[in-house]
Amino acid sequence: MLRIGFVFPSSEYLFDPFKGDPHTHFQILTVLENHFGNEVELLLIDLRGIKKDFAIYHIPECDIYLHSVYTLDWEEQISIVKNLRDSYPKAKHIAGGPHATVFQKESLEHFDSLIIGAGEEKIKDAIEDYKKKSLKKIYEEKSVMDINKYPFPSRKFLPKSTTARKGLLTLKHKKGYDQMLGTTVIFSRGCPYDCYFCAMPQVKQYCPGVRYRKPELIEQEIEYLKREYGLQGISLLDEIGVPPGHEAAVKHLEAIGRTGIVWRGQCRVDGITPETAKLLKDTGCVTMCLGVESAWQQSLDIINKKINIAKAKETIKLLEKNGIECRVYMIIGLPGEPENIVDITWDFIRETKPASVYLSILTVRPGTQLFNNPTKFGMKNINTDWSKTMHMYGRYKEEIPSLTFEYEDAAPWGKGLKNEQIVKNYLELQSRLHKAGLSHI
Ligand code: B12
Repeated sequence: MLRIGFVFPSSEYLFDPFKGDPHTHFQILTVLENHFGNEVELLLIDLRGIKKDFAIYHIPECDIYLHSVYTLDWEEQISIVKNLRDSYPKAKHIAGGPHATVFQKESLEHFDSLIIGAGEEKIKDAIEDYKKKSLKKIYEEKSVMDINKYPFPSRKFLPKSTTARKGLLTLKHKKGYDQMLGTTVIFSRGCPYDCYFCAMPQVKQYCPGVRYRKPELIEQEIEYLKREYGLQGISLLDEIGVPPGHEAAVKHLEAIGRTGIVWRGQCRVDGITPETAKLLKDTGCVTMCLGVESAWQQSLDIINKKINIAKAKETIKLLEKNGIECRVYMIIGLPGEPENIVDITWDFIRETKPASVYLSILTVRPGTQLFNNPTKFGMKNINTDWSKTMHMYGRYKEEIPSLTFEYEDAAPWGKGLKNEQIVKNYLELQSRLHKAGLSHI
């Protein structure tokens, strides 16, 4: 029997690697199980929390290893491949994911084969070719796949304890939610926007637009999670948690609502109307996270966010008015920021009163417009040591973040801020958030 292992890396840079779930892995393994049945043995090799040096002892021998390559995991993933080649030289390594899509040539120096674009059909082709000893270097999915053609991803590849866990639904103003058993889910693919700091646009040329699972499939998946795992809550990882367009939004939200589950999600600030805010509440939504990014309009315009500050303020207030806790995602260090960005941001937060603020410092990742055209954004000296592009303020008390780029003194919008100033701004805001009890939960 053919043994296929999908490896999930240690994610040791994350504060809690078990906050998320390996959705790509569940999806691909479920597709393979449905297609190949008893012909294959399928493993999800979960290395989360395991020290990199000892990872090799946790990986059983397989005929084929699968890897979904993320930029921050790149070094670890290629080192795993190297070690596995020493131990099991006959095994083949097939990779997909954002980093492999952007750096195809470099990836092929380490992996035998790449899946570019949606993987559901191409992985079946690759396994068939492997059986015929004719594995190709690249499998590229050019057509837009229909996510409703496939069954919902099965969780049976990991122990129950990793799926059903506490702490995902915690609320600031209401007790008891931290004790609810929850998991993360994803009901959509893609994003129709083109924000210049986001890695998706280059990847999504293979899967344009945003597509959602049908309401009845969403309902089935939630019922399965409740039945098999005793789940009381879910955290939606979809980037646009509320489908654009009123009719689609209503059908989607009502399907979630029919299951009686408690949930949290994330959305753009222009994705919520007074009607949808009410519907969110009625269908069990307790927290909505909004990608506000900046309180400075010029920065939002430069990064092509296509939202305005007035709308951001309106949506935060609307959610809180409907009894939905609002978490705001913001970034410090964006192009176009003025010297007094700390006060501007603080005024925004004080006026809108979100339940919490998740503040990041800007990182430049491959596949983004910032990375491809730094001069257009007044940027220089972009560091491609990807291991430096992870900041998790609060992970270590004494962590002082650093930036992996610099702004030109004379940037297109005026004076570019110095790195020391940006870090100082970031730390000052984090300190104010902390004192005001607004740091993320
Ligand atoms: C859900 C999600 C997560 C989940 C699950 C991730 C996972 N590995 O399964 C969690 C919460 C764990 C997560 C964590 C992180 N994420 Co994330 N995440 C996403 C998100 C929103 C959806 C990905 C997803 O699961 N989609 C559903 C699955 C089924 O589809 P898919 O992943 O696109 O995979 C399909 C194809 O791409 C292909 N495919 C991909 N890989 C492979 C591999 C093989 C072998 C095959 C056959 C096919 C294949 O087949 C799949 C089916 O069609 C994306 C943005 C997006 N919209 O894609 C960001 C995204 C992938 N994440 C990103 C980042 C940066 C992170 C973190 C580093 C965040 C952080 N700072 O903490 C961590 C990394 C942790 C880790 N080690 O994985 C970046 C990646 C950028 C990059 N260059 O690497 C993205 C693109 C967001 C962004 N806009 O910048 N993430």
